[in-house]
Amino acid sequence: MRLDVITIFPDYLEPLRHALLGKAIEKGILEVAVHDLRNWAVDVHKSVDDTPYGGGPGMVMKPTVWGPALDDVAGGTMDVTPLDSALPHLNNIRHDDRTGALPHRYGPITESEKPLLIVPTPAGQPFTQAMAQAWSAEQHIVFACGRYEGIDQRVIENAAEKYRVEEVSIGDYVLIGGEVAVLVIAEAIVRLIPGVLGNTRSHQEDSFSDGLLEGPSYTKPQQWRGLEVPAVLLSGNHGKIDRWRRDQSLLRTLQRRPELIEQLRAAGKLSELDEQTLESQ
Ligand code: 6GU
Repeated sequence: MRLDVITIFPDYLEPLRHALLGKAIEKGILEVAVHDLRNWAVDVHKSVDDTPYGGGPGMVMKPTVWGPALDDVAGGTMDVTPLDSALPHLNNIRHDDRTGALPHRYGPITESEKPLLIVPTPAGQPFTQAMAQAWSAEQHIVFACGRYEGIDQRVIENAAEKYRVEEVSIGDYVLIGGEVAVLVIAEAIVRLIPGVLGNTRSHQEDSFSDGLLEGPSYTKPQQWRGLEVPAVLLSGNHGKIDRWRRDQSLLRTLQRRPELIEQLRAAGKLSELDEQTLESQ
């Protein structure tokens, strides 16, 4: 997968190269490039925003800067710089070199290979695990980070004619800009790419994958500060352990996210045993 990020704060995206995502880069599973939006500013002050039509507070990001930036990064009219690696000695080695495939430009080739353009905004659709799952199969994702009061809407309208555009929010609160949201969304997507996480079971059992929150986990020692690990987990009875874990998930979800229980019930995904556990509360 290739990820491109356009932002006025490129340093803010540095964590993309660290930890889990850095490992994916080293393995050749992921390529990341971060682009400074000001590279596409044309005036001497490198301005990227202007006052809103209709009045009001704040500034709106200029279509005359965003348009060319997206043409280059998402439309593939820009020469793609050597791919960044988390490991200095791997710099300039692309995974397609290592596998012997012919080097090729990343970007749209056919209609079905149009990049996915993700625009983080508090006014977007809520980002979900299901979106992360679907987008983990994408070849090329471009993130457009807006700041201030957002990007001139015509940029989104115009991009929608050329790419698949998704305006998404990471929650019901307001951030200063989309950068942190990109870190969140990118991490949620990349960890689901096969080969990125060591253990694929660990995402089949994630919170939300079955519509429930994950229950509590325990490790050694068996006793710690006077607190015991629940006895059932030491029983060796895997049928009982699975039922206990399901019950813990159900009860935690009922308490913290009751609307998720309602959704499962409406979808017919709660068994008689599940309902008994929920009624016990
Ligand atoms: Cl995606 N962007 C910004 N600026 N604020 C947010 C958000 C995104 N999601 C929640 N708040």
